[in-house]
Amino acid sequence: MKINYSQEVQTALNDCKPVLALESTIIAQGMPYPKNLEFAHQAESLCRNQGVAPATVAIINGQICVGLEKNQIELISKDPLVKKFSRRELGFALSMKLHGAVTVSATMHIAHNAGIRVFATGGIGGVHRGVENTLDISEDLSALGSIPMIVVSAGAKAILDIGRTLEYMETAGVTVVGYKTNEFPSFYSRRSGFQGIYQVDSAETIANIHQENLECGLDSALLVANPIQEKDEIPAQDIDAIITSACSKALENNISGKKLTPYLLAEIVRKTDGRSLDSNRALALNNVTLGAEISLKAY
Ligand code: PSU
Ligand code: MN
Repeated sequence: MKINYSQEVQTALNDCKPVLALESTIIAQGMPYPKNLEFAHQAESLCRNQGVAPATVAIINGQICVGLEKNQIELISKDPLVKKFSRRELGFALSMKLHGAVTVSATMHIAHNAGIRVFATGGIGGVHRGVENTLDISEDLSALGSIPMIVVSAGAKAILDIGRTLEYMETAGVTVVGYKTNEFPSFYSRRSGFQGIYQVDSAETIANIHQENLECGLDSALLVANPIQEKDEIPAQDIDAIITSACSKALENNISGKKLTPYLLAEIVRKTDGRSLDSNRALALNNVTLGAEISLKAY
């Protein structure tokens, strides 16, 4: 795989210094401009303040980029030509020389090839509500089952079927731990009702579990479920009805496939007057902070 590294990431990798991978779909398709650009800069600064090199992953002119320069982050934030690509679409994006933001599955694939061990995102994709009719299961889950990295996420998006997402991760062999909780969080909310995941209380423990997984020869990911902070959360009872109506509206309008997740997120932002966007940003930054802390222990 040919990768273009930013100077900062190249130097960190050469010097065996910590690097944290960041995805770009959350920027291009997950949040509107200019809040997305502001978020991307904040995420990178948080890494640097902790002594970690931020490696935002994207495709620019058909070239895989690990670590973006300022003008490249701007392009990802506002150019309407930037498409959303998952892992299975990498070859297509490269051969057609496209611009692309990459999802969790594609970011994991690229970052792992680059030798990066830790990746922070907002929320992973998963099994969609209504899967019995659509079979809509994000490629993120098969990537989590087949790429051995540490992925920090605020649980699974509340727009998903969380119970089935957890079951799928068991089948795929994904190790799931909760950061300071034994309840799987649901993105905008700290709770989901699904208890019983292992609780871990430090970045060091997380790094150790991953190391032991590697030594045992596992090739699946360690998913760290990091709940949104209380001050930023939208309690499940406030957001549930909004999510349910966004899902019905998507069904009515025949929105499916890769358009579904961005559609639902935008619809929820609209219905909450932007409150969900603030929560989304806060939880993603909270994951970057923990991800950076883990990178300092696991490189
Ligand atoms: N988390 C967010 N916003 C997003 C996503 C995650 O806060 O936009 C993106 C991630 O890139 C994830 C993708 O990989 O949604 C999943 O899309 P799909 O359901 O089409 O697989
Ligand atoms: Mn899908």
